[in-house]
Amino acid sequence: MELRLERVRLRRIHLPLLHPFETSFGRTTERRIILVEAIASGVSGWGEVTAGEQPFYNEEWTDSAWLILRDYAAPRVLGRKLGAAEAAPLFAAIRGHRMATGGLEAALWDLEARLLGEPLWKRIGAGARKEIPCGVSIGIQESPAALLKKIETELAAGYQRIKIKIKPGWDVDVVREVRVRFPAIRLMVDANSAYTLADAKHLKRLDDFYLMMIEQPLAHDDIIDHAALQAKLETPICLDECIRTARHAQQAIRLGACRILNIKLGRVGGFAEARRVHDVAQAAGVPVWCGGMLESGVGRAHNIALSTLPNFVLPGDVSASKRYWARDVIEPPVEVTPRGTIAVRDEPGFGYALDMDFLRSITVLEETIG
Ligand code: OSB
Ligand code: MG
Repeated sequence: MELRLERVRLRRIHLPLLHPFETSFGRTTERRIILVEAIASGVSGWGEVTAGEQPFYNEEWTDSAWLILRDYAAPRVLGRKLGAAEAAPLFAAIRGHRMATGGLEAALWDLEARLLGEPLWKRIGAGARKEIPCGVSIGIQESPAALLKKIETELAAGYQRIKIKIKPGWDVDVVREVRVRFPAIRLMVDANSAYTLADAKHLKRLDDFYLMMIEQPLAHDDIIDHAALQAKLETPICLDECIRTARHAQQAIRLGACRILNIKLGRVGGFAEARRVHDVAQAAGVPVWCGGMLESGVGRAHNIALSTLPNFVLPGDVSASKRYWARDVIEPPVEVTPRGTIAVRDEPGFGYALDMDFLRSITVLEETIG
C-alpha cells in the first residue's frame, strides 16, 4: 500500500529500570528512550529507538539518534507517498545509525498495518506461531549467590532459557556454579565483546558446561576472529553486535563465524533488513532468536511481531514488562504465560494501546517534524 506521511513526532522519555542492568560494557539504571510517532490520515504508527544512553554497545546513543532522525531520516520520508517497505532503501544513504533510522522504519510498518486494520505480524509477512518462546537475560550481579537466586526466580516464572552476562573475572567460575545448581536448564552466556582471540584457551573452558551458545565473545566489528574462535570451540557462537545487515549474516555464516544469530530490530535498521537477515539464516539452516535492548512496551511489541517469523525457533530475550518497569507505556503490559511464552495479539498494528497519560508524564523532550 501507499501512505502519505504527514508528520513525524519525536518523544524522549525517561524510564527508570526496576533493577539496574549490568553488562561487560557498563551499568544502566534508567532508560532514555526515543519514541517515534509517524502520522498519516490522522492515524499514528509507533516505533522505538533502541540505542543506549551511551555509545558503548554500538556507536549510537539517545542524543545522536535524535539528530539523525530530525535532520536526516525524517526529511527523507516526509511528505512522500510510500509504502513501509520503501523506507529502508531511502535511509540507505545514511551510514550506520541503524537504531535511529530503524525506529522510524518500524513506526512506518506499524502505521501501515494500522491504516489497513491488520496486525503488524501479518503486515511483515510473519505469523508462524501464536505464542513466542521466551528467555531472560540476567545482568552481572554482585555475587554468584545473588545470580543463583535471580535464576531461580526466573525459572519459577516459567522462562524457557537463561542467559547470563559474562566478562573477564565473571565467567568460567560463575558458569560452573550455575551448572552445579541447575544441571539441566537451557543456559547461555553473552560477553558483549569483552574478550579477544588471545582468550581462546580460557573461553574453551566454557565447553565443559554444554551451553546452548556463547554470544558475541569478541570485538563488535570482527567477524574474522569469531570464525577463528568458532573453529576451536564445541559451543556454538551466536553473533549479535557484528551483524548489522543481511550481507554481514551471509559472510559470517560462510566463514563459519557463528552457528546461531541474534536478530535485533534496531541493530539491523528495521523490519525490512531484519527479515532479510532472517531469510539468509533460514536458507543456511542457521536458527535465529530475537534479542532485546531493555525496550519499553513499544519496542517490545515490535519484537513480539518479529519473533513470529518462522526461523525464530529459539527462545528470545523478549520478556514481561514487569521485569523492567513499575509501569509500562503500553496497555496491557506484556505478560508471560506459566509456560514461558508470550501470546501474540491480533489487534491492528503492534497490538497494544499506548498509555498516553503516562507517556506525557515521562516525556522530557518533544519535537514535531513536518
Ligand atoms: O547484548 O543482548 C545484549 C541489553 C542491552 C544491550 C545489549 C544487550 C542487552 C541484553 C538485554 O542482553 C536483553 C533484554 O532483556 O532486553
Ligand atoms: Mg548480546
